[in-house]
Parts: sequence; structure tokens; C-alpha cells
Amino acid sequence: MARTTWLAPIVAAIDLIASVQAAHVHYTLDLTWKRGSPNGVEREMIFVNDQFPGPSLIMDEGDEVSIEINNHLPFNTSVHFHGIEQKNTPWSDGVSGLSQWGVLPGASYTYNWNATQYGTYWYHSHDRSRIMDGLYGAIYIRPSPDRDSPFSMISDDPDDIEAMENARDNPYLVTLSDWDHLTSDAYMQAERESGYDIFCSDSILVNGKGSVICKDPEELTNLQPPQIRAVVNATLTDKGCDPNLLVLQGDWAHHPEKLPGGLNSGCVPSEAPPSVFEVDSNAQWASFNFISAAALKALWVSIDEHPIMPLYNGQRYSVMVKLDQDPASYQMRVAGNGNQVISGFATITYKGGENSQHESVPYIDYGGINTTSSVIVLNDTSLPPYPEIQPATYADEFHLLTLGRINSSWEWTLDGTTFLPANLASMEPALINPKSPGLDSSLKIETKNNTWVDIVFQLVIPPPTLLQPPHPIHKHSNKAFLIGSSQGNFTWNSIDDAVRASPQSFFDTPVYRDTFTTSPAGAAWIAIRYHVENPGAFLLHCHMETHLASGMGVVLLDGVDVWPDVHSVKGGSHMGQ
Ligand SMILES: *[C@@H]1O[C@H](CO)[C@@H](O)[C@H](O)[C@H]1NC(C)=O
Ligand SMILES: *[C@@H]1O[C@H](CO)[C@@H](O)[C@H](O)[C@H]1NC(C)=O
Ligand SMILES: *[C@@H]1O[C@H](CO)[C@@H](O)[C@H](O)[C@H]1NC(C)=O
Ligand SMILES: *[C@@H]1O[C@H](CO)[C@@H](O)[C@H](O)[C@H]1NC(C)=O
Ligand SMILES: *[C@@H]1O[C@H](CO)[C@@H](O)[C@H](O)[C@H]1NC(C)=O
Ligand SMILES: *[C@@H]1O[C@H](CO)[C@@H](O)[C@H](O)[C@H]1NC(C)=O
Ligand SMILES: *[C@@H]1O[C@H](CO)[C@@H](O)[C@H](O)[C@H]1NC(C)=O
Ligand SMILES: *[C@@H]1O[C@H](CO)[C@@H](O)[C@H](O)[C@H]1NC(C)=O
Ligand SMILES: [Cu+2]
Repeated sequence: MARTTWLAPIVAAIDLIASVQAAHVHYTLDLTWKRGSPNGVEREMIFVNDQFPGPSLIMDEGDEVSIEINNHLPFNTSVHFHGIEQKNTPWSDGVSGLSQWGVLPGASYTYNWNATQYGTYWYHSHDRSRIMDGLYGAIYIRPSPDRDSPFSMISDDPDDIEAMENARDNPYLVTLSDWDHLTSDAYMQAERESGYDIFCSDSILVNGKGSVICKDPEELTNLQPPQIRAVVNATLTDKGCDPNLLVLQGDWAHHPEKLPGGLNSGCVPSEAPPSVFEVDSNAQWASFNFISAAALKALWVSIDEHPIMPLYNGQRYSVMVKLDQDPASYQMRVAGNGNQVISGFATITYKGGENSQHESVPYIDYGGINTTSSVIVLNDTSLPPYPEIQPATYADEFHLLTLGRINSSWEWTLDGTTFLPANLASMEPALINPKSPGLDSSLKIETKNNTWVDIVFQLVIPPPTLLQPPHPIHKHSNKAFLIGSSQGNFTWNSIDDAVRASPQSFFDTPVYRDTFTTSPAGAAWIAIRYHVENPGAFLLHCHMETHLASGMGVVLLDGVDVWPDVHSVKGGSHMGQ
């Protein structure tokens, strides 16, 4: 049964692939608010064209893309195209209150952008915390034929390379997410009223399917990674969550009695059919392109008997899998990494192996800990871009941002004092008016076009912040280089000084990406460098929805010296309001 439900979207995707050879690609996304039960438990949620996750948008590098959204939701919305650089189209970045007005209920909005990049991306709401209500879907852009393919680094057999290219062009798009029975508004209200930064979810979903799995609290407690168990030092709740948020979240007011029942504890099991991915060994290779649409959780992703990898909110990895195993079923396991003991599951079944009794060997357990010593863990700082590119050797500007809690356990800032206003989504968009009054109280960085900018994210752990989870910091528009990282305090006034004093903290071949994760523990810093080349108003923010909604972001007014006159370039239903 499960297989039939899974195959439907694949067939739809193949249809799309066949029909989008044209350079102009148009999609219409109808957003509706209805009851749904991805994990067997009903709640109100967002569907896109009656699907959850929304339909995959598949296109070719070089395509001119236009995406119309029709907002049938009972609240404002917007759609952001995560990782899409929006070269010369800053008004299509989809951030309410920054690059556009929120799209009102009953209204429509059209995003136009050029697919100047290839690879795996995704779209999601960027108005309040609506990712938690289900507004997301995958984007895949196939590389143009004149791109060099990297597969000769894996094999020198032309047949093998061709099989990998086929797999690359017809990937399995795997959207991973955490799912809660509360709506995003109710979840944020629970934080405001209880005073806690809450991390607890009900399920982990693979392509929108999962279950609520309840286990004995003692068993869950034993499944915690030892370094976390040492800190939490308490029996977990039946949802695998920390019962003592209080101890770790600083000396602010907390009202545990205001936590809604079932949020941090109170597990009620529920089963729904999992996602099944059917692979055919005749294809020789399969590309699994993972997308983390998680609102709260860092994840571990594992396919039995394969290397395992960390996946933080917003990140994507394409994994080329050689289909040389015995025809059988293999488990995909997705575990919470850190603040909750929880897992979600899916199955990869070889064609012809449906009835095999073979039991695949797990490489991680329910708590995300490796179960064999032969396991290889992806090192996400040793993935240089292909073909290799390097940042400039020095930057024009330097900014040191200090990450921590502010004013309460659940509110976060990127610089210790100022933070994104909670009403960002209702502000006059900065792109329309760089002097927008709402910006006065925002943390912002103004840059000149064609300059290089360094930003250091410093984590401090003095009271009242105490512990911090790793923050997945996402940069809108063009990517940045992760040039360095180290424990301790960044005590220099520039990257140049730091390189001279501590060369071992800097990478020879920096990764080039749109999401960077801060260290999970202690005083530590990471440094990024980026080129200002796309004038516009863009966010740089923590991609945990609760942290973003509570203020953890900075507005980049990039190339403000040469900003486009938005009114004359783009009309749009709400642009000129
Ligand atoms: C998008 O690409 C088309 C075709 O190459 C080009 O004419 C157009 O100017 C591009 N749009 C933007 C905003 O750069
Ligand atoms: C762990 O909790 C126990 C019981 O509450 C307490 O006695 C002990 O000191 C705690 N250990 C640490 C390392 O905090
Ligand atoms: C997990 O991996 C570590 C590091 O490779 C290894 O030391 C440990 O033995 C592994 N755990 C198990 C249960 O094999
Ligand atoms: C990961 O790769 C980086 C960059 O090559 C290297 O500095 C670091 O030591 C590696 N980490 C591990 C755990 O191997
Ligand atoms: C944070 O709290 C301080 C003192 O209570 C208050 O003055 C300030 O306005 C608050 N900041 C924000 C952004 O709410
Ligand atoms: C909805 O968007 C409009 C602009 O289109 C804005 O004025 C209003 O404040 C927004 N409402 C909310 C609740 O954010
Ligand atoms: C880092 O700086 C903070 C103050 O901002 C200080 O409390 C802490 O001791 C310093 N840590 C180290 C390792 O120097
Ligand atoms: C901004 O700088 C980039 C990189 O140098 C350049 O390609 C682009 O044309 C500039 N944009 C404007 C509007 O000057
Ligand atoms: Cu964060």
C-alpha cells in the first residue's frame, strides 16, 4: 500500500521532467489550510496544490522561472526559494517585511527569477513560523550540459559515469522534517507564555510521512549521546525530551504550568504508512538528494550500511548510492541530533527484492548514535566546491556578532543587544524603503556593491545565556565561504590578524554554501566571507524557526549604494502598497 502512495509523486515528477524543456518555466502554487494527518494524527495544516510537502519544482539551469502563489490561507504568507541567489531579482526572495509585503489572504503574488545555479534547493514560507505548518517543497535544477561533471572522480568507466549522470538528472528528492501537533502560532505562544526555548517534536517525517513513536523514558534516557546525558542529567520524558529545561536555560522567568499538555511530554502512539523509495539495480546508481525542512531539529541521516551524515536546518546534500546490494529492503533512519531522542524511518526497496527476508544492518540507533565502528561520518567542512573556487584573500569589512539569549530563555540575538523585530512580517519592506522605520530597531549591516565582507559568529556561554544549541545560520542571496572556525574567543580586530596569530583555525579550501552551523558547545566562533554582488535586502539568520521568530537574524542591506528602483522594476500586487 505504502508503495503506491509513494509512487504517485514520482510519476508526477517524471511528467514534469518531460514537459519542461522550455526556457520559460511557470508554476502555480495554491496554498490551502485544511486538516491533514501526516503522522496519523489530524491537525490544521498547509497544503500546496493539495499536497504535503508541496510539489517538487524541477527545472534546468538557465531557465526563466515564474511562480505564482495563490494565498487561500486565513493569514498572510510569502514563499522563499531557499538557496536561490536571486541574481538581479531581490524582490523575489520572498521575505515578508523585507523584500515584499506579506501576501494577504485571498491575494496572489508572482515570483520571477532565473535559474542561474544548479542543484537541490527548496521553497518554504518566510512569514512568521509557517514552516511548522507545512509550507515547503523541493526544488531541483538540473545542470546545464556544458557543466563539467565531477563523476570521473568516482569512476573512470564511461558506462558508470553515464549511469551517475542519469541518476543525477532523475534524483529521489527526500524532504526531511520535524512535525508537531501544535500549529506554529500555538507553538510560539507556548514559548512566550512558558518562557522556555522548546525543542520537542511529535514526529520526524520523510517526504511528509511518519509515525508517533512512544518509548519507555528509561530506554530513551539511555539512548542519549553520553555528552548530552551528562548535561541533561535527568530521566527524559516519554517523548524523549528534556524535563528540566529550566536548569539549562538561564535565570529568567519560567512558567512550566503554561506548557500545553503533550508538548514536552505525553506521548500517544500513532502509525501512518512510511515513505518507500523503489530503486532498480539496472540503473546502477541512485541519487538521494536530502533536504532538511526541519523547523527545530538538527538531524542525523543514515541509510543502513552506508556512511552517515549530519543535516542541519535548511541544508541539502545529494548522495550518489551504488545499487550493488542484494535485492532487498534497506532502512533509511533519520534521528534527532542533540536535543531530543527521536527517529523517523523510510524504506529503500530494490526492484525484485520486495519479498526478501534480508534484514539490513543499522548504522545508527534510535538516538542517532553509531552502532558499528566501521561507520564513516561525513565531515561537512571538507567538501570544497567543484570546480574549486576561492574567496578573495582579504575583505573590505569586518563584523563580529555575538550570539546569545536576550530578555528571556526563548528569545535570541545575533549581537547581544538588537534583534529582528517580532513584527518583521508586517513591516514596510526594506527593499522598498531602506529607511523603513521598523529597521531602526533591527540589527543590520549595510554594504557597498562589489566589496568583500567578513562576519564572525561568536558564541559565548556566560550567564544568563548558559548553553546554546548549534545554530544553523542561513544566508539569503549568494553563498559565502566558511573560512575559519575554532574554540575560544575571537580576540582579534580582523581576519588578517587572526590568520597571523592562529593559522590553524583557517581552512585551505573553504566550503562555499548557504548554511553554516555554529559549534554545539562552549565558547567558539566561525568566520564567513562573502562577495557583495547582488544589490538587495537579504536576511542572514538562524534557521531554527523558533529562533528566527524570536529575533535571531540580521538584515543585510547589500550594495545599498546601487540599489534598484524597485517601484520602476517590479509592479506586483503588493509591491507598491
Ligand atoms: C534572465 O535571463 C534572461 C535570458 O538569459 C535575460 O534576458 C534576463 O535579463 C535575465 N533576468 C534577470 C533579472 O537577470
Ligand atoms: C545529577 O542529578 C543528581 C540527582 O538530581 C544530582 O545528585 C547530581 O549532582 C547531578 N549531577 C550533575 C553532574 O549535575
Ligand atoms: C562509534 O564510532 C566510534 C568512532 O569511530 C567508535 O569509537 C565506537 O566504537 C563506535 N561505536 C560502536 C558501538 O561501534
Ligand atoms: C574535517 O575537515 C576539516 C577541513 O579539511 C579538517 O580541518 C578537520 O580536521 C576535519 N575533521 C575531522 C573530524 O576529521
Ligand atoms: C529587553 O528587555 C529590556 C529590559 O527589560 C527592555 O528595556 C528592552 O526593551 C527589551 N528589548 C526588547 C527588544 O524587547
Ligand atoms: C499582512 O500583510 C500586510 C501587507 O500586505 C501588512 O500590512 C499586515 O501587517 C500583515 N499582517 C500581519 C499579521 O503580519
Ligand atoms: C570569552 O569571553 C567571555 C566574555 O565575553 C569570558 O567570560 C570568557 O571567559 C572568555 N572565554 C575564554 C575561553 O577566554
Ligand atoms: C554589483 O557588483 C557585481 C560584482 O562586481 C556586478 O557584477 C554588478 O553589476 C554590480 N551591480 C550594480 C547594480 O552595479
Ligand atoms: Cu538558533
